[in-house]
Amino acid sequence: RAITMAARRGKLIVFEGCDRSGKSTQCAMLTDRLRKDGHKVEQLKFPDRTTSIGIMINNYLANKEDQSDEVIHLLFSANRWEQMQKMSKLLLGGTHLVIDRYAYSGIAYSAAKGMDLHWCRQPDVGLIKPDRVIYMTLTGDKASERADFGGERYEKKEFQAKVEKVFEQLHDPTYWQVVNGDGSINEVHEDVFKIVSEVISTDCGPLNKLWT
Ligand code: T5A
Ligand code: NA
Repeated sequence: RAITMAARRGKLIVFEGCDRSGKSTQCAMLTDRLRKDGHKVEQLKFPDRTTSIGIMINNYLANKEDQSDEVIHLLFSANRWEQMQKMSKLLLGGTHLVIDRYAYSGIAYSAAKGMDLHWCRQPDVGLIKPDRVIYMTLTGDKASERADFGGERYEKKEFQAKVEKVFEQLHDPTYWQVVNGDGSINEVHEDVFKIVSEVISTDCGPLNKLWT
């Protein structure tokens, strides 16, 4: 039994959704809870603003630097690819990964500008496929009422509505689950935890590749 447990890989859990929907808050709470329950778990976020590509992305988001739509799209994707080796090692070693945004954000924010959806998908084809995407929604004006909304490049109400439309197109019911982020932080956490507990106790087979 000890051997089968050790051989079982970690699960890749991704949080997606529009700005301010509560993704970072929920990623942190979930990671803490899993760790307290004795699981090996690491938290990652995209964009990872600490790498040299991430610094370029940060300057773009803070409106300090301009990039063409194509270039920033490819930088966001490259910022994910640069973590793939580390991620696959951790997962195969039995560590669960909780990730704040992934390729779906990459596509949604670029396509919301009017870029071709098919083109936008291509650079992320072959990334490690999540075992579950938790898609966080907020109703009405809740997002813009939350702290710090409006500080960065994409934080405009009309634009966020377009982003949401693309997320709806990307929604794949075979591995996505919607969580309503309107409730209190603890209520939302309980919904998230229920979903993740089920994923963690399931054998998801070998790692898969996204959109292949
Ligand atoms: N982007 C990203 C792309 O264009 N392409 C890509 O490939 C990727 C990966 C930065 C931007 O980059 C774009 C998308 C973004 O526009 P980011 O660094 O993830 O992405 O953005 P952040 O600003 O860090 O995070 P978000 O704006 O997305 O916010 P979160 O993480 O959804 O929300 P969170 O948890 O920080 O909460 C926001 C506020 O609400 C409160 C929190 O305390 C906080 O103050 N809050 C709640 N209040 C009431 N009730 C609840 N249930 C609450 N939950 C949280
Ligand atoms: Na965040």
